[in-house]
Amino acid sequence: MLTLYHAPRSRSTRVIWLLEEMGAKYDLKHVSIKRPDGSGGPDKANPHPDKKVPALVHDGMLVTETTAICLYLTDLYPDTGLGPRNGDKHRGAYLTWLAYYAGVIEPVVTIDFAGMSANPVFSRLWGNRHDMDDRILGALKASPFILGAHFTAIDVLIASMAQWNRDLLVDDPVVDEYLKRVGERPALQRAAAKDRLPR
Ligand SMILES: N[C@@H](CCC(=O)N[C@@H](CS)C(=O)NCC(=O)O)C(=O)O
Repeated sequence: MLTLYHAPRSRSTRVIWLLEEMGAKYDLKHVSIKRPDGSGGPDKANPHPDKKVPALVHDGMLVTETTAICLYLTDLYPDTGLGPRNGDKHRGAYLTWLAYYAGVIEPVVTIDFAGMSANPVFSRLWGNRHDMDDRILGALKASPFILGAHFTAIDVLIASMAQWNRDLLVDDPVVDEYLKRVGERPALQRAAAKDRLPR
């Protein structure tokens, strides 16, 4: 049994999208979280050690951190093709993009958003927005999806950034076409419907 601990319009929304792409059976448990505007607050029902979302529990085992959850789920459901398995020629690129997402993309866009990108320590450690934009654009100029011909969990991560705030991805028609292509996926529509709080 899979249970996703979720709060609307947050990083757990894209895990719903991935689960919907997989056609997986899961329980969705809404929890409250501390929001940037000061509303909300930690929820006792949330098993995440920092009371954040997403948190996934599978047969009693807890997985947190979005990229770890993506890898866990795509390994659990290898036949969905949403994450290349070991032995697949795209496995190396898949692991690289997952780690790059958590270790470079999120820090770089956050630092940029906070207006601290001129700090040489940050750019030395994580790189800069220009290089990150080039990496994403280069991948999308080469193929319809980040890893190649097929949609994967990496596309869920990258596209959901722009669904949150279009400025988080490079401004280029190639990216606009990619977002349109990905935005038409039925699983995304189903996820959007489930994102809301139950009435
Ligand atoms: N690195 C974590 C970040 C999780 C995170 O910050 N989630 C936000 C929602 S988007 C949250 O739960 N915030 C509540 C809080 O900071 O207490 C991941 O990718 O899973």
